[in-house]
Amino acid sequence: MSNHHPSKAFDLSLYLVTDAELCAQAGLIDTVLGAVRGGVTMIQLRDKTATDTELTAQARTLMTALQGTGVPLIINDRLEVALAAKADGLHIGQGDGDVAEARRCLGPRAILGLSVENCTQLATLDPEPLDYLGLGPVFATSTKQDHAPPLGMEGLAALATASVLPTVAIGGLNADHVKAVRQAGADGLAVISAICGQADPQAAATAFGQADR
Ligand code: 3NM
Repeated sequence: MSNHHPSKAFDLSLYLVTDAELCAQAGLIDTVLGAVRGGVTMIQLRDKTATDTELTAQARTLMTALQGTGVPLIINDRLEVALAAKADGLHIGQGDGDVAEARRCLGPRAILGLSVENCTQLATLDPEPLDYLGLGPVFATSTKQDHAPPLGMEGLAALATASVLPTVAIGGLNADHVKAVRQAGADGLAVISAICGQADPQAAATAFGQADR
């Protein structure tokens, strides 16, 4: 079961998750557009403290900015924001909400992702409403507070190979990890600090593509 919705195209290779603080200096839009020029294939708008109204405004601006790039915009956690901004998809964490309910609200064409931190979560989830899984954290990271225990590359490999859905690895990853993550069986890398807050987000993103060769 590689894809429930064959018409839905998305590429998990290099998945940028945004962080309001780390993007503040260069600006959210400039950071995202630089990263897209550098080869990022997916964007997730993530801000745990913004209001729904603030996040919806940012999402609308990003949807417009990303038009024509082919890079989808995924909203972290806020179903109402994803709906209001007509974003391309939603990513939810463990305990963030009901996957089946999210799918019902978003419709079949939206991209729907879920975070998975361990084998038990993987074994008990229903893949049917989902398009992909985020697996992490691979390494300890200061970017997310109170994250689950790190999986390491071996833990990542165990989850990635057991998953019936495409997977993207997250947590403490940079361009040096591209090969190992691929070898572990994940379809891509999701990053915050390796791109957001870097002096040149485009160059930072480009480094991942070069590491792939
Ligand atoms: N989710 P960085 S780890 C947003 O394990 C997020 O689900 C994680 O940031 C998870 O690339 C994480 O700077 C932070 O380590 C990723």
